[in-house]
Formats: sequence, C-alpha cells, structure tokens
Amino acid sequence: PEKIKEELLSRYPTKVARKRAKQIIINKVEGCEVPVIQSNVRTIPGLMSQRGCCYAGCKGVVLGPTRDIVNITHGPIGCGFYSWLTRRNQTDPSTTPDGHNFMTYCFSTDMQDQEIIFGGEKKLKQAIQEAYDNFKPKAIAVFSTCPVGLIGDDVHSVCREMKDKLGINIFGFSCEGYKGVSQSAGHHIANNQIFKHVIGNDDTVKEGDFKINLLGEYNIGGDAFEIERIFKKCGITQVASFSGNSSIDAFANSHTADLNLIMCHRSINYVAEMMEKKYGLPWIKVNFIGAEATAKSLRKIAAYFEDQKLTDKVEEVIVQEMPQVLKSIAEIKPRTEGKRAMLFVGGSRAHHYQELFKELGMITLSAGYEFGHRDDYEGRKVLPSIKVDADSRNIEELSVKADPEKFNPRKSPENLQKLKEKGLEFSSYEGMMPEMKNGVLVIDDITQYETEKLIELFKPDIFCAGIKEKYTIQKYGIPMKQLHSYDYGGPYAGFKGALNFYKDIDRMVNSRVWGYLKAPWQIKPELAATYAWE
Ligand code: CFM
Ligand code: HCA
Repeated sequence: PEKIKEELLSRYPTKVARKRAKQIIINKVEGCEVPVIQSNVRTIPGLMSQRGCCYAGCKGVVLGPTRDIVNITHGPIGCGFYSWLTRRNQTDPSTTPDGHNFMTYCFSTDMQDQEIIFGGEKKLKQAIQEAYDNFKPKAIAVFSTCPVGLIGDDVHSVCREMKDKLGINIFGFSCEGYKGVSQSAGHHIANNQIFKHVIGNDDTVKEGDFKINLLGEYNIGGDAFEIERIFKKCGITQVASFSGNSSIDAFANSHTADLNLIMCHRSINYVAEMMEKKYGLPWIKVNFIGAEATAKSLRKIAAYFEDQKLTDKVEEVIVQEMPQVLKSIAEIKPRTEGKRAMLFVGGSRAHHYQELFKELGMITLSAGYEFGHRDDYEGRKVLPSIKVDADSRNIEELSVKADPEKFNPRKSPENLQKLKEKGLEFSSYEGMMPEMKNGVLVIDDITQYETEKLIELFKPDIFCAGIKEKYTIQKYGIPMKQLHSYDYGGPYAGFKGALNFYKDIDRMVNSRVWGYLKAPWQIKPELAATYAWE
C-alpha cells in the first residue's frame, strides 16, 4: 500500500502532494484506534473533485425530498434545474390528506442580469406570491444560491414579510453554494432552519406504539418505502422521516416521538442532537443497508423500548424475512465471492454499502467519502479532537436549551445506564475505518486523477461512485455502480432491497461485456490526456 500511495502522489507538485498525503491513508486498526485522516477541508484548486456545493446539500439533499413544501431556488435557473429530482428521491403523496406534492415542479426565481445589478428581492417576493396563489401550500422555503450572497439580497427579511402577509410558514436558507467546503455545510444549515422554523410546531400526540423518527434516510430509489414496510410489520410507528417520503406536518410533530434513529449521520446529526437537548429524545445509530444490518437495527429498537411483545415481533419478522435473503446469497455468493469493490461516495454510503458487499463475500479494496468528517471515518469518539477551522466556524451553531414546557426525558439516567450496560449504545457510532481491513487505502475527497490511477493499478471488479465518474470508469472496462442514484435500480435498503442489490451486483461483476471494451484513448492514442507539468 505504501508503494501505491507513493504512486498516487508522485505526479502532484510537492505542495499538493504534501496536502493530499494527509487525505490518503493506509488503514491500520489497533484495538479501537485508527490513524487520523484529514477531511472536511477545502479541495485544492485545480484538482478535479467529486464534490458538490452547499446549496446542493441544503436544498437538493435535506429539503428536496419533502413533498408539500414549495421549495423556491432563488438564483439562476441551472441551480434549481440540477437539483430537480436528479437524486431519484421518491414520495407517496397518498398519505397526506391534501395530496400536495410539489416535488414534480422546479420552482426558481430564474435570476437574470437585471436582478444581479439591481437586486433580486422584488422578484423573490413576486415568486413567493405566485407560488402561493397557484398552489396554496402549507409552507414555502427559499434557498439562496451563490449570486444571492454576493449581491446581498436579504432572503430572511423577504420571508418574514411574506409570512406575515400570507399567513403560512415561510422561511429562508442562506445556503449559498460557496458557504462551505462541500455539501456538508448545506446539511448543517438545513438542519438549523428546520429546527428553528418547523420542529415542535404541532404538539398533537398521535396514536401508535413505539414511536420513532427516522433521520438521514432520503427514499432514494424507494428505500424508505421498504423500511416503512418493515416498521409497519414490526408494529413500530414512524412519526416523521427526515426527509425521505416526508411532509412538513410530520416534521412539526416529530418531537412527540420517543426515539430518533439516525441512518445517515453526516447529513442530519445536528437535528438529533438539538432535539435531544430541547425535547429529551435520545438517539441511536441504525443502518438498513444490508440484511444483517437491518436485523441488527431492528433489535436495537426493540432493546430500547424494553417491551417483550415488540421483541418477539421483531424476531418473528426477521425469521420471516431472512430465508429469502439466505437463499439468494447461497445462489449468488459462489459467483461473487472474492470479487473486489471500491466505493467513493458522499458521507455515509461508502461505509454502509460495504455491508452488502460483505454479504456477497466481496472485498472492499479502497473506500472514501466526498465530504465526510473525521468522525465519519474514525468514529464519533474523535469529535472532541477535531480542530474547528474558519470554514466550519462560518456555519452557524445554534445554542439550544431544554424547553421549559416540552422537555421530557424519555428514560431516566439509571434506565439509560442499564440499557448501556446491556450493550445498547446511545449518541454513538463507529466510523468506516475501524470496520475496514488493515492495509486498505482510505481516501478523502478523491480526485479524478487518483480514481483513474487506482483503476489502472487494481483493476477492481466494480467501482462505485457518482454520475461524473461513471463514464470514464466504464471506458476503462470496469463495471460502475452509482451508489447515489442507484442508476435505474433500487430499493437497496432493508430485506427486499438487499435481494435487489445482490441481483444487480451479480449481473455486473459477472458480465463479460466489460472485458471486450476498449476506451476511445486506447484506440486513438492522441486522445490520451497528458498532464500540464509533464
Ligand atoms: Fe447522507 Fe445521502 Fe450520503 Fe448525503 Fe449525498 Fe445522497 Fe450520498 Mo449523493 S445524505 S451523506 S449529501 S447518505 S445525495 S442520499 S447519495 S452524496 S452518501
Ligand atoms: C449532490 C447530489 C448527489 C450527486 C450524485 C452524483 C446525489 O451531491 O448534489 O454525483 O452522481 O446523490 O444525487 O450526491
């Protein structure tokens, strides 16, 4: 691995190589210690990154999947258009009484030179009015793109004014694309505003046993539908989902649940932390990617509620669901065993999906996040040792206190302690590195150059990344799976999702078609890129 790392760095100018060396780490697990990996820092200008922007993390990721908020992008049309359902986040409007679903629309102020020069607040007001007149939504949210911050439009005062005028919930996000080093900043901004403007607005206690919220699950390719199916079967009541298949009323009511389940910690941990402080709901980490991981997560939920009926039901559901899974593994694993995968995605899937590959007997050769933080790699216990730099300080940290009326600790400290002693961990998760083999490369914010180099050196059996990486990888003759959108597939979560994944991966790694492929630059050498400093 040292040689490979050297090789990856050898083409970079010295200063660049020195920086990248801190983000390309050879994994070494000693007890529960792993090496430090630099992450959540600026991409070096000139390097081609997989990352997106702060606006994408706020509007596209966290709020995009909510069906009944009119999400208006204040900015040039490209930003709204790019974040318009490209994530394959699905929704089921039949579960809201008014049937509102605005996700199929793309709302934007379509900013022009005129607004850049004279300001865009007037056009934003008009857009809010027009959306209200046409759709009568319960809520309107406004998302700032880069030019909004640059010209100084005050979206928050526009939102306040229109909220008073129209009498519905209207709130804005200062999630200009450049606000942070990646999407991650946008997650934090989204969490803050949803917490300030929506959560806790409706105290109605709804019927149902074992009330949970599912945080950090976005219903890509229908994942949330499968998870909801399993919850229902187990008798677990989902109050709110942040934010796959979600509605604003459920957010407003979410503080009435008794437990927060966190799936993608990276994008939504802030909401869980703030809800615990203000309302007293504990949170636990879950993962529904992988059949075993799904079973384990259900058992954790049952352990929390300490109810024999629920425990029995969960075991019954696992007994019902697992045989198909095991049958499929028995059939497919002989063909996938020992195949080698690489995963470079986002801030949690590069970790979660290693579970599914493991179930197929496959090996993870190398993995990394686009915008994960050190805790996503090394585990939550490193949080106190993370240096807060100027870029992170730029993102508001809300100060949250226990609500004088609504704070209600769901379990006594003694009870929590007892559960901990039984092995149920609260407010905690392992990072990706402690769960990976020694000697594998863990690479943060991988560059296009490094991606191509890894492919040349390892020729993995499958490479997982996003749309921008897809076609060069395929042209190298390597099967490529998008772990963001799932290409055209999914769901991949839960028990049924695992079955879909096994089938899709089997087809990909065992197809011979890729071996026949020649990249255009292998046929016409003049197309092969050379590097400027060569
Ligand atoms: Fe969480 Fe996500 Fe991800 Fe993410 Fe994303 Fe996504 Fe992702 Mo694309 S919230 S961190 S910002 S699991 S959009 S549904 S696939 S990069 S790994
Ligand atoms: C985003 C969304 C994205 C992009 C995926 C990709 C998604 O970051 O803006 O690069 O293929 O999941 O749709 O992560």
